[in-house]
Amino acid sequence: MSDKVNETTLIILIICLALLGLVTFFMIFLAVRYRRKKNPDPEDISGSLPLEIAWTVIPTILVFIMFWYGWVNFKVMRTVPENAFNINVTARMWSWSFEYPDGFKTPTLMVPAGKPVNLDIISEDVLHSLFIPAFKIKEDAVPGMHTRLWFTAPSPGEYTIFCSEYCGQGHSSMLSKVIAMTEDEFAAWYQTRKDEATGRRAGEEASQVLKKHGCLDCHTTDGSALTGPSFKGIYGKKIMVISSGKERELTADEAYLRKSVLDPDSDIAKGYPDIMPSFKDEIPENELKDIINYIKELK
Ligand SMILES: [Cu+2]
Repeated sequence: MSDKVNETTLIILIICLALLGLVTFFMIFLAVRYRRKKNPDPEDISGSLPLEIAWTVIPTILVFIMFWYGWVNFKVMRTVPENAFNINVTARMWSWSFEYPDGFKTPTLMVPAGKPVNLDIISEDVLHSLFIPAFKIKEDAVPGMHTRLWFTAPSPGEYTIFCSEYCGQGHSSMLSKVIAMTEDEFAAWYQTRKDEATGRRAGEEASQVLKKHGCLDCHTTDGSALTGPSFKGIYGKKIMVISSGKERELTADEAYLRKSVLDPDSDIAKGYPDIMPSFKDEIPENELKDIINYIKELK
């Protein structure tokens, strides 16, 4: 697909450069040729039909050439192949989540190389935009609307995903990756990841789990406040929260930590914005336990 984008861009660029050259050439040529020294008296020039036809018809043809390439290749980009592998994408402040046909989710986009992949994109909060520069494709994530994007990863490898719509404080950390595998590798991964859903990946630290789900974009582990309160020292502390508009005090015990992840709207830490999305369908139970144990240790 990126070759289609390249082709269109190149043709438009060539036409624009040719026009720029032509206009600049005549500008300089005519300025020199009809300079005042040689032509002290201005001359009255009446219209020229052949010239007028030429400068109407030629630009029209050029514009239609640009339109034609844009149209044909845009159609390719908007027409999802029937055999495309479907993945649902959720954008939120400030992370991406990719859901496969059987409901399994990952924070990085795993795809088979050489096979078309269709992304069905939604946003949980504000405008985001899924941008994969390597494939030259981009599509907005709009709350309340499904948008789509398809691509074929040309070869196995890693490709960066950006959010290209300014979406608040953590915008710049809304990074992810496309991990393209060979079809066999992908099929094997698709089989085994079921185990990953129920058991933490071997050797994965709780801090990596936090990073994976984007927690550390808003919370620190060193006591400093970001968009949300720091994890450090919060366990067991008496804190002020806003519960359905009313201020109250509670102890940040295990139940509170758990609720803050699964249902963050119910008790909002005082002084912080009410913007955290629920991670109910995002963080599996075993990982949640690890996260809570990890926070308990952060004294
Ligand atoms: Cu964003």
